Amino acid sequence: MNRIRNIVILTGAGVSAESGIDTFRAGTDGGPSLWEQHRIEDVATPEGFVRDPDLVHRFYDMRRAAIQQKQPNAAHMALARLDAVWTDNLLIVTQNVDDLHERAGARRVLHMHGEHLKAWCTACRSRSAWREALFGRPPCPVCQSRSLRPDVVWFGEMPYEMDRIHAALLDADLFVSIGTSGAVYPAAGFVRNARDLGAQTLELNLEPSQGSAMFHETRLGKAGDLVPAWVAEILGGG
Ligand code: BV8
Repeated sequence: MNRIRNIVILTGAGVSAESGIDTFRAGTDGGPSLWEQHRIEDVATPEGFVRDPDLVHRFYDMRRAAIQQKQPNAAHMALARLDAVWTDNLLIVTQNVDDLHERAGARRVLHMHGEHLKAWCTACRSRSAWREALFGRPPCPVCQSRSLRPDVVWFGEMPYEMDRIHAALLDADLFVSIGTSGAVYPAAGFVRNARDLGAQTLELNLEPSQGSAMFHETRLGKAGDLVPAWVAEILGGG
């Protein structure tokens, strides 16, 4: 196998589960999952926001407040270590809207589904760093209008920076998927794109995902165990 140079890493809710953040399909420590507590149509679509903005703001205000109490885990730390020392191309494409990759020290991170800690003004289109609630319709820091929404990609909306993601997949020698069920597109299609472009493909997940058959190799277990071991291996220590 020729030397691995360019790496694309896709992460999902499973990489933040050990930090105590609910995943979408299974709550932390057996509690109800996000999608069991709320209907996608109501809280994660532009139509739902028009229908009941209060419900949507409460949903994201709750999650925005929750992630600020959580800490990065061993998987986030290991990926930040790899990012710091890997001299060739590396891109962490995350579906997660939390900031735990960055708080662990990772820099080459792309949030394809947006970020909790940003607000998007639908009047002046500006984006602002945001830690507080939006329920009270606070004014936009740029245009003062009261039309801020969570800066997340809802179902039916185009994910962010798709061209940058495709450019990275084009160059990738290795595509690694961590903690994702492979249920949501276009993210769930990246393994096929990477494989068709000749990359090695590796999955690190608690259970087989919907796309497991597409991967050259699947390792089952907790990200907090699998990711540090894989990083040690790729840095030649393993
Ligand atoms: C779009 C932000 C047009 C908001 C999110 C093709 C076929 C079918 C449907 C579609 C299709 N193309 C488009 C669609 C429609 C739709 C879609 O995919 N629907 C699904 C439900 C069928 N997609 C869209 O609408 C997308 N937009 O398509 O625009 C377009 C067209 C062409 C090209 C481009 C675009 C937009 C989708 C984005 C929606 N926003 N999030 C918010 O967070 O509230 S999606 C959200 O749900 C997450 O970001 C993530 O993407 C997804 C949840 O998935 P996971 O992260 O994988 O989490 P999950 O709980 O499912 O799984 C966790 C996994 O971790 C499990 O496997 C578990 O075993 C594992 N795990 C758990 N603990 C651990 C662990 N692993 C390791 N260690 C542990 N400790």
